[in-house]
Amino acid sequence: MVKEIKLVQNVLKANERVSEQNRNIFAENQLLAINIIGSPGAGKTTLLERIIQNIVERKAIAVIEGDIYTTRDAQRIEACGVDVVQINTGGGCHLDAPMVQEALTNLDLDELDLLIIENVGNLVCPAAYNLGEDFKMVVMSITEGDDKPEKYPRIFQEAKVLVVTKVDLLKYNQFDMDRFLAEVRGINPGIKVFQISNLTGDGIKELVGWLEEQRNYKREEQICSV
Ligand SMILES: Nc1nc2c(ncn2[C@@H]2O[C@H](COP(=O)(O)OP(=O)(O)OP(=O)(O)O)[C@@H](O)[C@H]2O)c(=O)[nH]1
Ligand SMILES: [Mg+2]
Repeated sequence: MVKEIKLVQNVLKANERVSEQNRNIFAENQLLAINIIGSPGAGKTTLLERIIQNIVERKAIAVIEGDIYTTRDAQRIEACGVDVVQINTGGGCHLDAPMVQEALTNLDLDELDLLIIENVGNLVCPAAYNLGEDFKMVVMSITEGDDKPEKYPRIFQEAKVLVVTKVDLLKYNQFDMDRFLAEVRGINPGIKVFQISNLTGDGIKELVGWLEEQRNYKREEQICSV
């Protein structure tokens, strides 16, 4: 039993080391890196499509797609006209830092200033593995239920921003937004929240505006630290 615990700690420590290397690579290249985490079907890829369609400087964006199997999400992103690398974990339930480091060798980092990583669909395990990202974005759809934050607190604790998707379906669901947001803020009072619909486009412009701001902060931060 004790051995098992040690092993898990070693794996996480090794991941932490590589995630620091990734962080340095992102800093050297003035690249804002975002790690998107959410359950299967929460709307992560659809959200990415909407972000890419609405962002001003589309050329400097790349996406890393994490999935257990298939290149379906990567094909969707490629159709939006940005560079994309697919990682298939072959059964693994999360991305880790070495996988991301390997994927980076397929991208022209000099040309980029925004890297968005869609993690494997899973609200639990990806939260434990830093990839070197600037911040985590948790994506949760209202159809998953308003009781989820306290059941899966870690990702709500770790994330800088929460995107609540499928708000167009609120009228068909018993989802209490006030209860949900109160629970989220009980776990992470500072978390930034966007309520959006990928279907109608509601809330997308506000989210994209905020992302552009984060991108600019990162550029300025790097310029000031030179
Ligand atoms: N009504 C509605 N449907 C949505 C919205 N966002 C996504 N969907 C639908 O939800 C389904 C799953 O969306 P995806 O974007 O593939 O979900 P995902 O989180 O990327 O899924 P995985 O990559 O498998 O984890 C698709 O049928 C989308 O069209 C939304 O805001 N409103
Ligand atoms: Mg997806």
